[in-house]
Amino acid sequence: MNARRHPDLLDDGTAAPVVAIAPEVALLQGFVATAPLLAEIEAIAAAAPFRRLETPGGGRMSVAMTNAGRYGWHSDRHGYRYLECDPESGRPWPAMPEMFAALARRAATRAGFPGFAPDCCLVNRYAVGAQMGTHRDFDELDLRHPIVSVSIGLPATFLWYGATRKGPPRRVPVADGDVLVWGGDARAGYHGVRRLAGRGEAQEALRYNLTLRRAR
Ligand code: MD6
Ligand code: FE
Repeated sequence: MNARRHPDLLDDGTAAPVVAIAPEVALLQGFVATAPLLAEIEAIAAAAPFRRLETPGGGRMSVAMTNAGRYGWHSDRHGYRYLECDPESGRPWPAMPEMFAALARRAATRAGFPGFAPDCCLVNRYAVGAQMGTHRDFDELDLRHPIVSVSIGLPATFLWYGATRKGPPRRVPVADGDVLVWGGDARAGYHGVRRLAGRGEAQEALRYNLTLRRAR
């Protein structure tokens, strides 16, 4: 049976293959059925629409973002930070769907990080041509908590650089339903996402990524 083509048969993820990308970086292939996650993303975006944020340097990100949970990640000319309210509306971010929190806990446990309780879900939306430059996730209070990252929709290539941004990265294909987990000494590793390939004629030619963190 091809797990990748039948993620619904693996909905508890127990049969999903675990691929070691680097020490304390695990790829859980076909770990989750994504249709219910997409429905939750639509509800989040109805309350807090996707937007392309400004960077401190004055540019604009190609990836569109929104958030759910107690904290939301934000960027503008003043820098990167977590906010309790959506600056577009002044209202709190939409609540973290229970399904997201449960998925994050289950994936983190599978990867060797039990007890993970995220308080932020950053939702990234990539149209064809969008990319995520090399960075590390460093704005959280306690880097002992892992990060759980869920890929939905179009496949992409995740780039893992590790402790320094020098040298060629490890290229990691990530497909719909794959979950990447990292923590421990890898938590501050450099990474990015290659420019999304594809022919962007259809509205569904998108990749979403849920990045579940503990911000505070
Ligand atoms: C993405 N992900 O996959 C972007 N960061 O669209 C990230 O930047 C990321 O996947 C920290 C941990 C996991 C991630
Ligand atoms: Fe990141």
